Amino acid sequence: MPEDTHDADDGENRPDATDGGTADDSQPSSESSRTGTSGDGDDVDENSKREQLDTVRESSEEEALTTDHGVKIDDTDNSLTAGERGPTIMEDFHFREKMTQFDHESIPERVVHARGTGAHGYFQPYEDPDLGEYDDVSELTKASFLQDPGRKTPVFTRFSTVVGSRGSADTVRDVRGFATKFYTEEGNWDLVGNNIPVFFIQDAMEFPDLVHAIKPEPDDGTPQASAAHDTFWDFASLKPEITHMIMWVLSGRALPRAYRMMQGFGVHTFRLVNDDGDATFVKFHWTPKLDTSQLVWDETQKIAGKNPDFNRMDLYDVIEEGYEPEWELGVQLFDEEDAAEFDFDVLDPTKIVPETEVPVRPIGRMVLNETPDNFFAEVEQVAFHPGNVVPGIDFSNDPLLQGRLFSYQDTQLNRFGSANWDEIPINRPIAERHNNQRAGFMRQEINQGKASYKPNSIGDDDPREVPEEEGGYEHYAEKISGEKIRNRSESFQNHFEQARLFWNSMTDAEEQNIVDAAHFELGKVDRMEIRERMVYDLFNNVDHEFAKRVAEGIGVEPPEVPGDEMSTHDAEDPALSIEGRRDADTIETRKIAILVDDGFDGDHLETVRSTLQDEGARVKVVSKALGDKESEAGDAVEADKSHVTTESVLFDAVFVPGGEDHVDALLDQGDAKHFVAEAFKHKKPIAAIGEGTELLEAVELPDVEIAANGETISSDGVVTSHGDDLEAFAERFVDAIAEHRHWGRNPKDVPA
Ligand code: HDE
Repeated sequence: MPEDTHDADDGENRPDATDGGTADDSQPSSESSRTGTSGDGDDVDENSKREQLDTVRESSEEEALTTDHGVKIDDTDNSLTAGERGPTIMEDFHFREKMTQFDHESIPERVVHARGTGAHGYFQPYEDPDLGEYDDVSELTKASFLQDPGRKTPVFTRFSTVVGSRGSADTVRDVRGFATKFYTEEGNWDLVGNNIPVFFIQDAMEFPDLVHAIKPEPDDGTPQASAAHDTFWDFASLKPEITHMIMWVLSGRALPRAYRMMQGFGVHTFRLVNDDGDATFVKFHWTPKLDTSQLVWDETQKIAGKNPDFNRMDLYDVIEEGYEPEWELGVQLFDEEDAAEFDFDVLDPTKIVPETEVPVRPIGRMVLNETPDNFFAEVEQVAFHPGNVVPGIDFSNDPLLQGRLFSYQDTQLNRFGSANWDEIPINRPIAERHNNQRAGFMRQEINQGKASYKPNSIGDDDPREVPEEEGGYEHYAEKISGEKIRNRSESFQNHFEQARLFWNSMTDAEEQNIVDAAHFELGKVDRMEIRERMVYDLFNNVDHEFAKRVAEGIGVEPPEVPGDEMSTHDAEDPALSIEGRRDADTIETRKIAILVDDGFDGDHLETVRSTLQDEGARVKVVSKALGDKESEAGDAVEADKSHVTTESVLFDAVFVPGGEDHVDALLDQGDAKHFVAEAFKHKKPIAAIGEGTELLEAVELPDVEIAANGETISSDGVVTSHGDDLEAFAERFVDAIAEHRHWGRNPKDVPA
């Protein structure tokens, strides 16, 4: 596998995206990348957005430097001064313009979700969707972009953390935003979701309090990007409805391995509406093709220092290397009668509709295949709004969703300082726009005609309203009656049952991760009464044993009896567990390190490397220094990384080939031993063959069986061999990698 030109580990300078840092033949191909055609060569609708963006793309290659007004500039380094050592002259228009532009070149960061990254791609309905009782999506919705399998609708997706500022680390414990703008021919639809299917609060009115509590504390401005402090847990401990979301946030869901390895959820109940005006409730789900996968806590903290851009660079690099991250869009569908039967309220955003009750029906796929050219113009300036819907998609009365419909428009006014944020290229729909709003800061369009009001006779009453039958948006005619009240519905009160469902659905290792996370998060809370409330008032109502296990680690007296509201519910839903829902048997895009020094066995290296690459993995040779390393047979292999520039936390697995001199050298290198030990601690697959196994023995991996003569064995994700069948050994390693992490290892019993 040839070198990839940029690498997700080290933040090194990367070449321009156009100068060769793109796909090569040995990678899964990205035929559609930048060509605007699909993999099968058809012309596709995704072109429309790309073509629109092309009209504003600028390259400065081999162009004269000019002012913003097009005047060519002969010197951009020296100010105009009065004499060689004299003062700067105001007349220097180039200086004034350059400096003013610079002074104003940032916009307010998002008040939440400030840290993020994004990519372009397309959405395509499935050719042959398995829609059960619905043969055709048109029964459900009139949204035309969901109907025609031949149509690819362009999308731009932005992933984000929530709490941290724009420059904070990627791998913090946090919810991840998963927001997609569908540029449909009937207008933009923004599915502005998260990677966790529930939310902290039930009413938008509480959002400013939640965010004030979780953001850095107002007096000292710390901590950055973290929930582990008193104000957040104070708020949480006084809000029992937060319990379900807290369970998710303490789990591996809040530590995604990659954006392209996490689920996405619309969270709220929405409505699909068909041509007859009939509505069906819907929950939206994104499911990644590569499985949902998580990092482990210790690893996330180290990555935050080694490469704070870990998730951002991962997305950029894999797409540049030719991989096309893909998600399936699925829907859970239910009607008013089904909703009335559930023992929770479908309008309550702290509740899921369990997949055991309503399965997820796949309806299409999203492929991300193009990186942005300009981070500011595309990722920073993209502006989402859950209120952007198209005919066939409508809202429910979820009070959190209803409040969001106000907040997003409002926040864009703050970020852009103008109501014309929707005219910026990345936000602009491909659907035609005509209305009488023609002014405001930074207006781009030049509308023609005298009449900018309605009704008018001067302009022939254009632009015209469009009746529903011709595509005009008509809100679902829901019957509503009620008194004007400030109240929380009784049906929103069941706060612990689904938190318990989540807990019940975890594997033993996932439970332990949640307990460990609670020890960290609450261990950082100074005030005892907050820790006690979390244990007694929240966790003890979820599960008594869980509450006791948390209490033991944070100096709280373990509760003696289960909480009053303790549910007897012991239902499980395997879809809630990352391990429980794993089914993609692939190692595609996983990063594997091969530790090498002079004298390595070339056959070992080449066979394992090519097997991994054939399976789609990204392999790097790591040594004590950059430069060529020589095999036993005298062949050279170039080290991609040195121990100075990389670490085991930036890889998914590690392989140590045989070769006497090479292993003797590794045995003398603390960095090499640390690499293996840390990979083991973080539950990663490890493989060694021949003399390579001596490095594993030197590290004393606990409870691991190492192969004897002639054997090839796999022990808790550690594959070792003293046999002759190199291919079989490599395949065993592939199997171990496909399992992601090996959770059977005792978390406390680690060599590093
Ligand atoms: Fe957001 N949220 N949110 N949110 N949200 C924003 O809009 C808000 C909520 C989500 O990549 C802001 O443009 C309120 C739920 C994502 O640009 C702001 C409430 C869900 C993003 C805002 C919520 C989300 C945002 C900040 C409670 C999952 C990033 C900047 C009623 C379904 C989008 C911006 C991007 C961003 C308000 C709750 C997802 C202030 C008031 C629930 C993915 O408008």
